[in-house]
Amino acid sequence: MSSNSFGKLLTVTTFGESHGPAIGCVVDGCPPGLALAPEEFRADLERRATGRSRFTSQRHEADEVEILSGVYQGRTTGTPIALVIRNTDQRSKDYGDLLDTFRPGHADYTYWQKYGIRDPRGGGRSSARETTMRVAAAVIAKKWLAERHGVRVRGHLVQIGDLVPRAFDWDAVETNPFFWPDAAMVEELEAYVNALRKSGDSVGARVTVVADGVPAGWGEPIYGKLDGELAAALMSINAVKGVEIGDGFAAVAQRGSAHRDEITPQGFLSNHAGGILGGISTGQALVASIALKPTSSILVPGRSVNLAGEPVEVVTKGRHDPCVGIRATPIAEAMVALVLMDQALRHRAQCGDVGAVEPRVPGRVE
Ligand code: EPS
Repeated sequence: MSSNSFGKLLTVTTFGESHGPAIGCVVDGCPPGLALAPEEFRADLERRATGRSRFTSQRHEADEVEILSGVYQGRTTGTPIALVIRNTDQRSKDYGDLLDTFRPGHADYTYWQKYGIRDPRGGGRSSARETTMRVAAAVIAKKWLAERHGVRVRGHLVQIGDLVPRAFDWDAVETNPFFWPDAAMVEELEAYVNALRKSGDSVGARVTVVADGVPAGWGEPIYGKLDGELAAALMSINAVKGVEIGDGFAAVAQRGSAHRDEITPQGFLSNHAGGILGGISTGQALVASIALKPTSSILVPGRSVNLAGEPVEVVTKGRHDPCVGIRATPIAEAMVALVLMDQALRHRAQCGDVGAVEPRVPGRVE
């Protein structure tokens, strides 16, 4: 009921608070025999972590994963995989002035209304710190999907504030701290985010995730649709206010004759659907995008109320991201990978005996 877990055959439960002693997760349902070592978590956790560039929060966490269970002699055993990361750089005094204040745009007021008690240090459970464990859990899912099915899940930014890429190159994405596919714009982005930070304000962003190699047939209609579960998983990421699958809201202005992805024996002629029809993967690239709101923790003073219901002015000190969307790419990839692995296992459970069904239409014809 309390919804700190998700998934059906691959379940992920996360626990921990931003300024507590540790954060962790339990991944249950991973098939036995997958090679898994603590070092394998490092790359994706570094991509998401704070303090790795001048353009994100300057909190410095090592984010070293300890595997507590579920792995024996370097291989998963089929039992629950428990992972833990110690918090080492909490600075709870930054929150001293905010203990009895509901920061505007944060979950402070809603957690208080729901539970009647909250851990206000660093946002407690509602902090983006929690997303660390989603990324850790998804290291397992990404590896299993790649080895078992040849699926690759990768993402990039497509908008920061009003800036959009003028060119697209997957190879550029991992060469700059913005996950930006247009290397020629990186200096412009640096200047933009520096100016934003100086002004004490923040800005939103848009991230796109693409999963290649997903075979046709994953997804469970009616209530376990692949797009429905992706939307829920992506919407559960902190600061996400919108999710699109394929063309998403742009479909409103399209004609059916343009939107439907026509099929030829050589392949689909387009991919407006984002690789999902009827809640089931088509075999085309799966494409999902998210909109992230501007960080609510900003230096620009804002109005709110305190525990006594009195008006107060709030200025959020501390080490915050001028654009939380910058670090969201690995988190969005993680949620897509976890949903895909869960759906793959569910497909195998019910339909594993169906085998190859003809005809198999190849992906998009370029
Ligand atoms: C966050 C506020 C900042 C970020 C944190 C997310 O934490 P603090 O106030 O303790 O410096 O650094 O992000 C992380 C620590 C992380 O690992 O992502 C928030 O309010 O969500």
